[in-house]
Amino acid sequence: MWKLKIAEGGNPWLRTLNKHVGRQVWEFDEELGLPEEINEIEKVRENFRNNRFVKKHSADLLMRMQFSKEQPSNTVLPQVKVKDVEDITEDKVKNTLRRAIDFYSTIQAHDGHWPGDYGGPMFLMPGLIIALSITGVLNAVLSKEHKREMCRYVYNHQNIDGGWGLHIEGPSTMFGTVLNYVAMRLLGEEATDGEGSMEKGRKWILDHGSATAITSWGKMWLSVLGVFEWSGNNPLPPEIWLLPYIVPFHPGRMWCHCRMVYLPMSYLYGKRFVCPITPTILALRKELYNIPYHEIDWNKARNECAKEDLYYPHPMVQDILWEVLDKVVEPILMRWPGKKLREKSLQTVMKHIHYEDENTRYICIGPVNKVLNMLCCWIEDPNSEAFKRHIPRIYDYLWLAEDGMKMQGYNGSQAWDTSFAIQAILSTNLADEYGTTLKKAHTYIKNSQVLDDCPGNLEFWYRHISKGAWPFSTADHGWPISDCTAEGLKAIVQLSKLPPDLVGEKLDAARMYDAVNVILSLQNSDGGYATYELTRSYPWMELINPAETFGDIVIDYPYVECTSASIQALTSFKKLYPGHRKGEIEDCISRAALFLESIQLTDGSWYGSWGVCFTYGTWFGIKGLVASGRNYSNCSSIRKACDFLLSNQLTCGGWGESYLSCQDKVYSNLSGNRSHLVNTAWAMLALIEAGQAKRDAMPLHRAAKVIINSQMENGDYPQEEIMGVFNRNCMITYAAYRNIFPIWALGEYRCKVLMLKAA
Ligand code: LAN
Repeated sequence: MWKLKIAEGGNPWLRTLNKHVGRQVWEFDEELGLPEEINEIEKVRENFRNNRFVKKHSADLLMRMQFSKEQPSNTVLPQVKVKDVEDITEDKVKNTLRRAIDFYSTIQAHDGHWPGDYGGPMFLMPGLIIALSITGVLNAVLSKEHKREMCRYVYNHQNIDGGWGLHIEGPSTMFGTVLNYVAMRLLGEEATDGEGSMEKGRKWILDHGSATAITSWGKMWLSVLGVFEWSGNNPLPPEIWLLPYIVPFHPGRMWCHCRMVYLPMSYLYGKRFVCPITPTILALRKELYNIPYHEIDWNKARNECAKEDLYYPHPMVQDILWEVLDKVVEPILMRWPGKKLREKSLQTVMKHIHYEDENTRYICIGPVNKVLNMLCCWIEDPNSEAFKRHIPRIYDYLWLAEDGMKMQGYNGSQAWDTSFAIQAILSTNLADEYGTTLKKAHTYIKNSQVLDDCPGNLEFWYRHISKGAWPFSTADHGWPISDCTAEGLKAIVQLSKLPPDLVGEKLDAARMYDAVNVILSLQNSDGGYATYELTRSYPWMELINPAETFGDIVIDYPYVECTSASIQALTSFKKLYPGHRKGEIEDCISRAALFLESIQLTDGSWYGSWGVCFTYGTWFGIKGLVASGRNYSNCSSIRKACDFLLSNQLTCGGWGESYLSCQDKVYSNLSGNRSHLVNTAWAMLALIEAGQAKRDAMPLHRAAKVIINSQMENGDYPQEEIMGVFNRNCMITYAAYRNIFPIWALGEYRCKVLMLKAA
């Protein structure tokens, strides 16, 4: 049976700053598991498979089953249902909250964080499989159980039309279909698998223009594997790293994710690396195209892209740029003396790859550069220590659920979820009953703060300070993020006001000051906040975004979420330490609040970029403004935002926003106007924050009814549609949201709506 292990190392090549706190690894142990446990797992797998076209999102049941068994809840209070809004009483709400937190406490890990599924994108695992095949370690790294679970996952997420999407809920794309098809073949599936799935996948590819129409990232993967020619790729010259920083398109000015992904890609391109050709590769060359491989017009393929994949079409200037680079610049750099420069830039690129690897303890900033960096280290030297250190960190990205094994979008969402969970539990005013849970969570947050800046001259490595920041996942990952720092600090400040014997010792003031320092340092001149770094270049840089499937990736833009969270953190810190950097903090808050107002849309909403979408953004918008001192009566922005939310409440009392909102930038309901717990909770939280209870509490009662009645027998909440997003177009799972946000919304409802009614 599979078992999730927490905070364990166990490999001599691993390094850690804090005893692997937060590390999540699934391991298979055939000794484990009673027959009835194994049976139960088979049942949930089968259930997923049977409903896979209706419910595309798995419910993270394997982890939940394991943990509920390891630490069963001692109280199971009776389930609560309300028929009508008049039925909602203080007792019933309290009871629902206790049931919810009791359950949620059973799935907390011993190191204090809440493990969970962070899957969703469908283009990540194929990259890993390709890199492992090329480097010859596929069988050493992945056991047959791993491979079985990976194949299960890929089969489970094949669409009815035979293709695979960009993410689990999306329609089929060439990028998703070709990569997953290739991954399955490398995992050992035959082109004719007997069930017809592979044939259907292949038919989808050939019917939609064949693999020449895959997106640029797909072209790159296929090229290293030897099933696509490098001449069919647009240039990614590594020489860009040698340009002076003053150039607006210098990689050091790009969004760190973009910079870190194109870094190893430019190495592979600059080298035109192709792995040794095997019989499977020769077979794939036949399977993926409509015409013989040697007859393909690669120059034409460079700019092809299937319409199903096209979210951000190349602007004309980009195509001209690629043409010049391809026809004029590349030929020079590939021959002496231009080749000298190429060699030098490849060395520079490798230096930056090693710096990133070392300073994330080989986790890397994300799943894409993790795998690419690993491949580059192997190409540089297959026996290198760097390559060996990469291997055990692969498991940090793999997650198992009833739909199979997937590669996650990060090495987890540990710190982020834990900061939210703390705030959710504290909102209920039941802290004295949940001291153990809070104390553990507090420990996790304290243990995962980043304590140092990266080594060396930060400017040289294009890095911002990190000391005092919180990461999204673990301290070993270590990249600092503005809103993760802000949410971490908010949780820390709130806990510091509670008795230490209940929630543990408070964090040293000096370490809170460090966090404040990070937040202050990340404010842009326009008052807004981007994600990891300051905004270092101009929005027109998006013109050179070559990734057809992703929008807004080239620079780190300011976002409503990051700006609002920073305001909230500074406001709550200021109440605790009013004297510390008073002027700077006040100035920062007021500039950030003005920025929030400036990006509000005319209908009163805010467009959220990292959650779906207007409910998420508007929650942050309102919360930020309220924290800055504005309220419903003195601020028309808040009034408008409330009107916006109320106008989208469904007749059932909830809200349900589709991921299509993110792509289309227009509010879209879920199909069938179904409501979604997480959207409902966000909208409720926003309205409560804006003082809706005093004006007309009825919309809040109706929303509360939805949340109360959706609670399941065991205190858990059902997993509904996918709620996370990145780069406008790709969705990502936040498995903990279905627990955190109902608790938070009902908690606020209990203390700020019902109490008011009682008084
Ligand atoms: C994340 C995860 C965390 C997320 C929040 C902190 C929630 C957000 O408020 C700010 C943006 C951030 C840090 C974020 C950015 C984009 C990420 C890193 C991801 C969604 C996780 C995966 C995604 C990354 C870009 C995926 C790899 C794909 C590429 C296009 C490079």
